[in-house]
Amino acid sequence: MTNTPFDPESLQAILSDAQARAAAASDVASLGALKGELLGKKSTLNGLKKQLGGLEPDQRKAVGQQMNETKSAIEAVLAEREAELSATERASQLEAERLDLTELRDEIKRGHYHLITQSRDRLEDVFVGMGFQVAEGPEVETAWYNFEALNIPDWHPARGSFDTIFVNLGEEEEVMLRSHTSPVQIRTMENQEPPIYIIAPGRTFRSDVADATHLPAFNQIEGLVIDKGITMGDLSGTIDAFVKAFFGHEVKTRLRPSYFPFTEPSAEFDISRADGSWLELGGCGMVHPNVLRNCGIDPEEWQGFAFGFGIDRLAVMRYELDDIRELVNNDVRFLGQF
Ligand code: FA5
Repeated sequence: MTNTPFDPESLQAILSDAQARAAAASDVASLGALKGELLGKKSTLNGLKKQLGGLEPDQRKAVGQQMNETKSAIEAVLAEREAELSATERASQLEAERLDLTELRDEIKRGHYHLITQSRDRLEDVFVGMGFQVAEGPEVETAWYNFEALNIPDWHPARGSFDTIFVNLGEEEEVMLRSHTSPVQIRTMENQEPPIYIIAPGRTFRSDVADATHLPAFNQIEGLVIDKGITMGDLSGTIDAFVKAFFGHEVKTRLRPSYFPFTEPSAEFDISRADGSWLELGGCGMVHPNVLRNCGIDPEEWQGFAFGFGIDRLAVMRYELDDIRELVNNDVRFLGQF
Protein backbone atom coordinates (compact mmCIF):
# COMPACT_ATOMS: atom_id res chain seq x y z
CA MET A 1 0.00 0.00 0.00
CA THR A 2 1.45 3.37 -0.98
CA ASN A 3 1.16 6.21 1.43
CA THR A 4 -0.46 9.30 -0.06
CA PRO A 5 0.91 12.57 1.42
CA PHE A 6 -0.93 13.74 4.50
CA ASP A 7 -3.25 16.67 3.99
CA PRO A 8 -3.95 18.42 7.34
CA GLU A 9 -7.14 19.94 5.98
CA SER A 10 -8.60 16.50 5.64
CA LEU A 11 -8.96 16.33 9.45
CA GLN A 12 -11.08 19.47 9.45
CA ALA A 13 -13.17 17.97 6.64
CA ILE A 14 -13.64 14.74 8.63
CA LEU A 15 -14.83 16.70 11.67
CA SER A 16 -17.23 18.85 9.61
CA ASP A 17 -18.60 15.74 7.93
CA ALA A 18 -19.06 14.07 11.35
CA GLN A 19 -20.89 17.13 12.70
CA ALA A 20 -23.22 17.26 9.70
CA ARG A 21 -24.01 13.54 9.79
CA ALA A 22 -24.47 13.47 13.54
CA ALA A 23 -26.92 16.35 13.27
CA ALA A 24 -28.77 14.47 10.53
CA ALA A 25 -29.02 11.22 12.54
CA SER A 26 -32.65 10.78 13.50
CA ASP A 27 -32.37 8.24 16.32
CA VAL A 28 -29.95 6.63 18.76
CA ALA A 29 -29.65 3.44 16.68
CA SER A 30 -28.55 5.22 13.49
CA LEU A 31 -26.20 7.33 15.57
CA GLY A 32 -24.60 4.08 16.84
CA ALA A 33 -24.04 2.96 13.23
CA LEU A 34 -22.59 6.36 12.41
CA LYS A 35 -20.16 6.04 15.31
CA GLY A 36 -18.80 2.82 13.78
CA GLU A 37 -18.41 4.50 10.44
CA LEU A 38 -16.66 7.58 11.82
CA LEU A 39 -14.37 6.00 14.39
CA GLY A 40 -14.17 2.31 13.54
CA LYS A 41 -11.36 0.44 11.83
CA LYS A 42 -12.64 1.23 8.39
CA SER A 43 -13.16 4.89 9.10
CA THR A 44 -11.47 7.61 7.09
CA LEU A 45 -9.77 8.75 10.28
CA ASN A 46 -8.32 5.34 10.85
CA GLY A 47 -7.22 5.28 7.19
CA LEU A 48 -5.35 8.51 7.72
CA LYS A 49 -3.49 7.03 10.67
CA LYS A 50 -1.79 4.69 8.29
CA GLN A 51 -0.26 7.66 6.55
CA LEU A 52 1.53 8.62 9.76
CA GLY A 53 4.31 6.17 9.02
CA GLY A 54 5.38 8.17 5.99
CA LEU A 55 5.91 11.36 7.94
CA GLU A 56 8.97 12.80 9.57
CA PRO A 57 9.13 11.97 13.31
CA ASP A 58 8.43 15.63 14.33
CA GLN A 59 5.55 15.98 11.92
CA ARG A 60 4.27 12.56 12.89
CA LYS A 61 3.96 13.64 16.50
CA ALA A 62 2.12 16.85 15.62
CA VAL A 63 -0.21 15.18 13.15
CA GLY A 64 -0.81 12.28 15.56
CA GLN A 65 -1.88 14.79 18.17
CA GLN A 66 -4.21 16.53 15.70
CA MET A 67 -5.74 13.18 14.80
CA ASN A 68 -6.37 12.40 18.46
CA GLU A 69 -7.94 15.79 18.96
CA THR A 70 -10.14 15.23 15.92
CA LYS A 71 -11.16 11.85 17.28
CA SER A 72 -12.02 13.37 20.70
CA ALA A 73 -13.96 16.16 18.98
CA ILE A 74 -15.98 13.59 16.97
CA GLU A 75 -16.64 11.60 20.14
CA ALA A 76 -17.88 14.75 21.85
CA VAL A 77 -20.15 15.61 18.92
CA LEU A 78 -21.59 12.07 18.95
CA ALA A 79 -22.06 12.04 22.74
CA GLU A 80 -23.87 15.36 22.67
CA ARG A 81 -26.13 14.24 19.84
CA GLU A 82 -26.79 10.95 21.59
CA ALA A 83 -27.88 12.78 24.73
CA GLU A 84 -30.27 14.90 22.65
CA LEU A 85 -31.71 11.94 20.77
CA SER A 86 -32.19 9.73 23.81
CA ALA A 87 -33.94 12.56 25.68
CA THR A 88 -36.31 13.01 22.74
CA GLU A 89 -36.92 9.25 22.49
CA ARG A 90 -37.55 8.96 26.23
CA ALA A 91 -40.02 11.84 26.12
CA SER A 92 -41.97 10.33 23.24
CA GLN A 93 -41.94 6.89 24.91
CA LEU A 94 -43.33 8.44 28.11
CA GLU A 95 -45.97 10.27 26.13
CA ALA A 96 -46.95 7.09 24.29
CA GLU A 97 -47.18 5.00 27.45
CA ARG A 98 -48.79 7.61 29.68
CA LEU A 99 -51.91 6.41 31.48
CA ASP A 100 -54.64 8.97 31.97
CA LEU A 101 -55.84 8.26 35.48
CA THR A 102 -58.11 11.24 35.74
CA GLU A 103 -61.82 10.63 35.80
CA LEU A 104 -64.61 13.10 35.35
CA ARG A 105 -67.18 12.63 38.06
CA ASP A 106 -70.54 14.12 38.79
CA GLU A 107 -70.65 16.50 41.70
CA ILE A 108 -70.34 14.54 44.96
CA LYS A 109 -73.44 14.88 47.10
CA ARG A 110 -72.69 15.17 50.80
CA GLY A 111 -74.75 12.97 53.09
CA HIS A 112 -76.22 14.04 56.40
CA TYR A 113 -76.82 12.59 59.81
CA HIS A 114 -79.53 10.01 60.28
CA LEU A 115 -82.79 11.30 61.72
CA ILE A 116 -82.11 9.56 65.02
CA THR A 117 -78.68 11.16 65.31
CA GLN A 118 -80.14 14.57 64.44
CA SER A 119 -82.83 14.13 67.11
CA ARG A 120 -80.32 12.93 69.67
CA ASP A 121 -77.98 15.85 68.97
CA ARG A 122 -80.84 18.32 69.34
CA LEU A 123 -81.95 16.71 72.59
CA GLU A 124 -78.42 16.97 73.93
CA ASP A 125 -78.24 20.63 72.89
CA VAL A 126 -81.50 21.47 74.64
CA PHE A 127 -80.55 19.71 77.89
CA VAL A 128 -76.96 20.94 77.90
CA GLY A 129 -78.44 24.42 77.51
CA MET A 130 -80.46 23.72 80.68
CA GLY A 131 -77.28 22.82 82.61
CA PHE A 132 -77.24 19.02 82.23
CA GLN A 133 -74.11 16.97 81.50
CA VAL A 134 -74.11 14.03 79.06
CA ALA A 135 -73.35 10.60 80.59
CA GLU A 136 -72.89 7.21 78.92
CA GLY A 137 -73.11 3.56 79.90
CA PRO A 138 -72.53 0.16 78.30
CA GLU A 139 -75.14 -1.48 76.04
CA VAL A 140 -74.41 -4.89 77.59
CA GLU A 141 -75.38 -4.79 81.25
CA THR A 142 -75.57 -7.03 84.30
CA ALA A 143 -78.79 -7.83 86.17
CA TRP A 144 -77.63 -5.53 88.98
CA TYR A 145 -77.65 -2.40 86.82
CA ASN A 146 -80.55 -3.27 84.50
CA PHE A 147 -82.85 -4.54 87.29
CA GLU A 148 -81.79 -5.05 90.92
CA ALA A 149 -80.25 -1.67 91.74
CA LEU A 150 -83.35 -0.15 90.11
CA ASN A 151 -85.51 -1.86 92.72
CA ILE A 152 -86.61 -4.68 90.38
CA PRO A 153 -85.75 -7.97 92.17
CA ASP A 154 -85.87 -11.21 90.16
CA TRP A 155 -89.39 -12.10 91.37
CA HIS A 156 -90.78 -8.69 90.37
CA PRO A 157 -93.49 -8.72 87.68
CA ALA A 158 -92.02 -5.50 86.19
CA ARG A 159 -89.17 -7.61 84.80
CA GLY A 160 -91.69 -8.76 82.20
CA SER A 161 -92.13 -5.26 80.73
CA PHE A 162 -88.36 -4.85 80.51
CA ASP A 163 -87.76 -8.28 78.96
CA THR A 164 -84.68 -8.25 76.80
CA ILE A 165 -82.10 -10.38 75.02
CA PHE A 166 -79.82 -12.25 77.39
CA VAL A 167 -76.18 -12.88 76.68
CA ASN A 168 -74.84 -16.34 77.37
CA LEU A 169 -72.11 -15.26 79.80
CA GLY A 170 -71.71 -16.23 83.45
CA GLU A 171 -74.85 -17.14 85.38
CA GLU A 172 -78.20 -17.53 83.63
CA GLU A 173 -80.04 -14.23 83.01
CA GLU A 174 -77.11 -12.34 84.53
CA VAL A 175 -75.75 -10.54 81.46
CA MET A 176 -78.08 -8.85 78.96
CA LEU A 177 -78.58 -6.10 76.41
CA ARG A 178 -79.92 -3.21 78.51
CA SER A 179 -83.66 -2.78 78.15
CA HIS A 180 -83.58 0.92 79.11
CA THR A 181 -81.07 3.69 79.78
CA SER A 182 -81.97 3.70 83.51
CA PRO A 183 -78.83 1.62 84.40
CA VAL A 184 -76.84 4.80 83.63
CA GLN A 185 -78.61 6.39 86.63
CA ILE A 186 -77.02 3.76 88.88
CA ARG A 187 -73.58 3.97 87.26
CA THR A 188 -73.60 7.76 87.61
CA MET A 189 -74.75 7.74 91.25
CA GLU A 190 -72.13 5.10 92.10
CA ASN A 191 -69.36 7.25 90.65
CA GLN A 192 -70.43 10.82 91.27
CA GLU A 193 -71.29 12.76 94.39
CA PRO A 194 -74.54 14.75 94.30
CA PRO A 195 -75.62 17.24 93.12
CA ILE A 196 -76.11 15.38 89.82
CA TYR A 197 -77.68 16.74 86.63
CA ILE A 198 -77.19 14.32 83.74
CA ILE A 199 -78.84 13.04 80.62
CA ALA A 200 -77.86 9.69 79.09
CA PRO A 201 -78.86 8.97 75.50
CA GLY A 202 -78.16 5.54 74.03
CA ARG A 203 -79.30 2.31 72.40
CA THR A 204 -81.66 -0.02 74.23
CA PHE A 205 -83.07 -3.45 73.42
CA ARG A 206 -86.22 -5.41 74.15
CA SER A 207 -87.78 -8.67 73.07
CA ASP A 208 -90.47 -6.61 71.31
CA VAL A 209 -91.62 -7.57 67.84
CA ALA A 210 -91.17 -4.75 65.33
CA ASP A 211 -94.42 -3.01 64.38
CA ALA A 212 -95.51 0.53 63.53
CA THR A 213 -94.65 1.79 67.04
CA HIS A 214 -92.07 -0.74 68.33
CA LEU A 215 -88.51 -1.74 67.44
CA PRO A 216 -86.48 -4.48 69.16
CA ALA A 217 -83.48 -2.12 69.15
CA PHE A 218 -84.35 1.50 69.78
CA ASN A 219 -82.98 4.59 71.52
CA GLN A 220 -83.82 6.22 74.79
CA ILE A 221 -82.67 9.28 76.63
CA GLU A 222 -82.51 9.19 80.41
CA GLY A 223 -82.49 12.19 82.70
CA LEU A 224 -81.43 12.23 86.34
CA VAL A 225 -81.33 15.07 88.85
CA ILE A 226 -80.17 14.56 92.45
CA ASP A 227 -79.98 17.62 94.65
CA LYS A 228 -81.42 19.04 97.86
CA GLY A 229 -85.12 19.84 98.08
CA ILE A 230 -86.03 18.57 94.61
CA THR A 231 -89.79 18.11 94.08
CA MET A 232 -92.28 16.86 91.49
CA GLY A 233 -92.66 20.55 90.52
CA ASP A 234 -89.03 20.61 89.35
CA LEU A 235 -89.64 17.46 87.31
CA SER A 236 -92.78 18.86 85.74
CA GLY A 237 -91.10 22.22 84.96
CA THR A 238 -88.03 20.56 83.44
CA ILE A 239 -90.13 18.37 81.15
CA ASP A 240 -92.28 21.30 80.11
CA ALA A 241 -89.22 23.47 79.35
CA PHE A 242 -87.63 20.70 77.31
CA VAL A 243 -90.79 19.92 75.32
CA LYS A 244 -91.30 23.60 74.46
CA ALA A 245 -87.65 23.95 73.38
CA PHE A 246 -87.86 20.80 71.27
CA PHE A 247 -91.37 20.91 69.81
CA GLY A 248 -92.34 24.57 70.11
CA HIS A 249 -94.20 26.81 72.56
CA GLU A 250 -97.67 25.80 71.44
CA VAL A 251 -97.15 22.22 72.68
CA LYS A 252 -98.51 21.43 76.17
CA THR A 253 -97.41 18.64 78.55
CA ARG A 254 -99.19 16.65 81.22
CA LEU A 255 -98.17 14.05 83.79
CA ARG A 256 -100.34 10.96 84.28
CA PRO A 257 -100.01 8.66 87.32
CA SER A 258 -98.14 5.47 86.48
CA TYR A 259 -95.87 2.88 88.03
CA PHE A 260 -92.14 2.19 87.81
CA PRO A 261 -90.33 0.25 90.59
CA PHE A 262 -87.46 2.78 90.56
CA THR A 263 -89.54 5.94 91.04
CA GLU A 264 -92.14 6.90 93.65
CA PRO A 265 -94.41 8.56 92.75
CA SER A 266 -94.23 7.66 89.08
CA ALA A 267 -95.85 9.19 86.02
CA GLU A 268 -96.07 8.97 82.27
CA PHE A 269 -95.72 12.28 80.50
CA ASP A 270 -97.73 13.15 77.43
CA ILE A 271 -97.58 15.99 74.96
CA SER A 272 -100.50 17.65 73.20
CA ARG A 273 -101.06 17.20 69.49
CA ALA A 274 -102.53 19.67 67.01
CA ASP A 275 -105.82 17.73 66.95
CA GLY A 276 -106.16 18.07 70.74
CA SER A 277 -105.26 14.46 71.58
CA TRP A 278 -102.38 13.47 73.90
CA LEU A 279 -99.39 11.33 73.02
CA GLU A 280 -97.22 9.42 75.49
CA LEU A 281 -93.54 10.38 75.35
CA GLY A 282 -91.99 8.53 78.29
CA GLY A 283 -91.91 7.69 81.97
CA CYS A 284 -90.69 9.71 84.95
CA GLY A 285 -90.92 10.11 88.70
CA MET A 286 -89.11 10.89 91.94
CA VAL A 287 -86.13 8.58 92.44
CA HIS A 288 -87.15 5.77 94.83
CA PRO A 289 -85.34 5.87 98.23
CA ASN A 290 -84.25 2.22 97.73
CA VAL A 291 -82.47 3.22 94.51
CA LEU A 292 -80.64 6.05 96.30
CA ARG A 293 -79.65 3.68 99.10
CA ASN A 294 -78.42 1.07 96.55
CA CYS A 295 -76.01 3.72 95.31
CA GLY A 296 -74.87 4.82 98.78
CA ILE A 297 -76.83 8.10 98.76
CA ASP A 298 -78.80 9.07 101.89
CA PRO A 299 -82.48 9.65 100.89
CA GLU A 300 -82.96 11.89 103.94
CA GLU A 301 -80.33 14.28 102.63
CA TRP A 302 -80.79 14.09 98.85
CA GLN A 303 -83.85 13.84 96.60
CA GLY A 304 -84.22 13.71 92.89
CA PHE A 305 -86.22 12.95 89.80
CA ALA A 306 -85.61 10.81 86.73
CA PHE A 307 -87.22 10.48 83.33
CA GLY A 308 -86.73 8.33 80.27
CA PHE A 309 -88.25 8.45 76.82
CA GLY A 310 -87.82 6.96 73.39
CA ILE A 311 -85.84 9.00 70.88
CA ASP A 312 -87.23 7.00 67.94
CA ARG A 313 -90.82 7.69 69.05
CA LEU A 314 -89.90 11.32 69.44
CA ALA A 315 -88.57 11.43 65.86
CA VAL A 316 -91.78 9.75 64.67
CA MET A 317 -93.78 12.54 66.31
CA ARG A 318 -91.59 15.44 65.28
CA TYR A 319 -91.33 14.37 61.62
CA GLU A 320 -94.88 12.95 61.48
CA LEU A 321 -93.82 9.50 60.29
CA ASP A 322 -96.42 6.80 59.77
CA ASP A 323 -94.26 3.90 60.86
CA ILE A 324 -91.28 3.74 63.25
CA ARG A 325 -89.70 1.00 61.08
CA GLU A 326 -88.94 3.59 58.38
CA LEU A 327 -86.10 4.69 60.67
CA VAL A 328 -84.26 1.39 60.25
CA ASN A 329 -85.25 0.30 56.74
CA ASN A 330 -82.35 2.34 55.35
CA ASP A 331 -84.25 3.41 52.26
CA VAL A 332 -82.35 6.42 50.90
CA ARG A 333 -85.52 7.77 49.30
CA PHE A 334 -86.92 8.09 52.81
CA LEU A 335 -83.73 9.19 54.58
CA GLY A 336 -82.90 11.78 51.90
CA GLN A 337 -86.02 13.78 52.79
CA PHE A 338 -84.68 14.90 56.16
C1 FA5 B 1 -88.71 2.93 80.72
O1 FA5 B 1 -87.95 2.38 79.94
C2 FA5 B 1 -88.20 3.58 81.96
N1 FA5 B 1 -86.84 3.26 82.17
C3 FA5 B 1 -88.42 5.09 81.85
C4 FA5 B 1 -88.20 5.82 83.12
C5 FA5 B 1 -86.98 6.37 83.38
C6 FA5 B 1 -89.25 5.94 84.06
C7 FA5 B 1 -86.75 7.05 84.57
C8 FA5 B 1 -89.05 6.58 85.25
C9 FA5 B 1 -87.80 7.16 85.51
P1 FA5 B 1 -90.87 2.49 79.29
O2 FA5 B 1 -90.78 1.02 79.24
O3 FA5 B 1 -92.22 3.09 79.38
O4 FA5 B 1 -90.03 3.08 80.51
O5 FA5 B 1 -90.11 3.10 78.01
C10 FA5 B 1 -89.93 4.50 77.88
C11 FA5 B 1 -90.13 4.92 76.44
O6 FA5 B 1 -89.27 4.16 75.59
C12 FA5 B 1 -91.51 4.64 75.89
O7 FA5 B 1 -92.40 5.67 76.26
C13 FA5 B 1 -91.25 4.66 74.40
O8 FA5 B 1 -91.13 6.00 73.95
C14 FA5 B 1 -89.88 4.02 74.32
N2 FA5 B 1 -89.99 2.59 73.97
C15 FA5 B 1 -90.21 1.54 74.78
N3 FA5 B 1 -90.23 0.39 74.10
C16 FA5 B 1 -89.99 0.71 72.80
C17 FA5 B 1 -89.87 -0.05 71.58
N4 FA5 B 1 -89.94 -1.39 71.55
N5 FA5 B 1 -89.63 0.62 70.43
C18 FA5 B 1 -89.52 1.97 70.45
N6 FA5 B 1 -89.61 2.74 71.53
C19 FA5 B 1 -89.84 2.12 72.72
